[in-house]
Amino acid sequence: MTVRAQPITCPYCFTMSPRRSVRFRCQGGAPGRGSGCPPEVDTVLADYLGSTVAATLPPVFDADGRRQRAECPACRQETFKRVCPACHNQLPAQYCETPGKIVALVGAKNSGKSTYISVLLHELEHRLGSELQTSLVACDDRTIDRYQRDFAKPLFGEHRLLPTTQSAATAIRWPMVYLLSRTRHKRFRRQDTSLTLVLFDTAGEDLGRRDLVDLHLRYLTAADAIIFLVDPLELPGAAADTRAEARPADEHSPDANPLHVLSRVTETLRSGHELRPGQRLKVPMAIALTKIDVLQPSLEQQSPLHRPRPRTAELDADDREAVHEQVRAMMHHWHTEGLDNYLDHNYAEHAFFGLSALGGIPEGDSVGPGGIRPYRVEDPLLWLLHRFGMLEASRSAGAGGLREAGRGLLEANRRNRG
Ligand SMILES: Nc1nc2c(ncn2[C@@H]2O[C@H](COP(=O)(O)OP(=O)(O)OP(=O)(O)O)[C@@H](O)[C@H]2O)c(=O)[nH]1
Ligand SMILES: [Mg+2]
Ligand SMILES: [Zn+2]
Ligand SMILES: [Zn+2]
Repeated sequence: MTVRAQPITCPYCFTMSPRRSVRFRCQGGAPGRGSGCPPEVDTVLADYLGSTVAATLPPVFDADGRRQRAECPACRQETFKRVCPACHNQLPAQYCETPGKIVALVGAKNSGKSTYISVLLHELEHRLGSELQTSLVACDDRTIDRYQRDFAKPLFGEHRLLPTTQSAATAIRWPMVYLLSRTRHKRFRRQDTSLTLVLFDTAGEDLGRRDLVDLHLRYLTAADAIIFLVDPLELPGAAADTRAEARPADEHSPDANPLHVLSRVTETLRSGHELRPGQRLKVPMAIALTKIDVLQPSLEQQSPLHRPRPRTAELDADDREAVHEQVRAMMHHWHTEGLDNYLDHNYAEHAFFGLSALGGIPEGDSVGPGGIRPYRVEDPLLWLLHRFGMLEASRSAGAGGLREAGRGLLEANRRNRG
């Protein structure tokens, strides 16, 4: 099916619409461009923005949304601005031309979502781009502004930890929209693939708010993949394996409980996809333990979570299995194997990851003295790119031993408990 025949999901309000019903916004008047339609209050956009000031723009009109341009019926000027029929936000041109994949990033409060997004985007832009031959381009100005102001400047510029993400009830949560392109050279052929990546940084506690259920329902239901972040410090059984200085001083709040949040997400997805009991969700689910740095001292020396990901520009299937088994073994060891069963029961496909965005324990409000040393942050994305057909998988000789190590650990845990 060509892109134009597929419905389009708005990356701002997550409403799905047929492409032909995408609308256009008049370019308006400007020096050298003649007199276009004057700005007026767009009540649909004002509703989304919660303000009429930013929503005072030239009018929106109907035309064939499968095309890249249309003529304004009122002023006869040509316009390239396409807007979502439901919320009237402008749809980035690249977003309309390439198949989009919405990756939903969720997790309980304080699980490390904002830090993870910042570091992942930074890595994609700097280190991973050259290895994977990908390029990452922000699709709209808001994404560029937000990345710079809210993520890159404090974290990479000033080495300060990020503030708690504000609830969507008090601030609009702009999703970050990126175009990820990949060029592959196969013998004498050059092959370009691209996808748009929509990342929506939720405030952990919002997932439990009744007034915001609608937005999250649309967001989660529209997702082509989910990355669910779990803070191991919030798993009761894991406490003994974590570095004491990393443990939270205050009481665990219910908003921070990963198992509660996972069940809320799952229930939301099940109702959004109208699943019957016994049916499993088809959306690939990546479950990643964040802050793995706090656990590394307790892991055996040969654990795959002490090794860097093999940099082969492909998905290393042996390494992938080794990490999955390692995390699964840890869950069993912590008596959270119920989580694995729950995932098996509800998702057709899930995979475990272990990563650290910062690479070390922060000190006060700052990144630790070693600086930001990302560890395996790209792993979930590589798995998803492989699932989306954008990245090959290979078996690395020698990593078989790693897989055995993971299994060995699992066996040892079974024996210990049995
Ligand atoms: N040790 C360690 N701590 C981390 C890491 N990433 C984040 N943290 C800690 O976790 C805290 C929360 O991280 P955030 O990224 O703000 O978490 P969040 O999920 O966005 O939180 P909310 O916006 O409040 O829902 C940070 O302030 C750090 O103290 C990591 O890689 N290692
Ligand atoms: Mg946050
Ligand atoms: Zn006009
Ligand atoms: Zn919309």
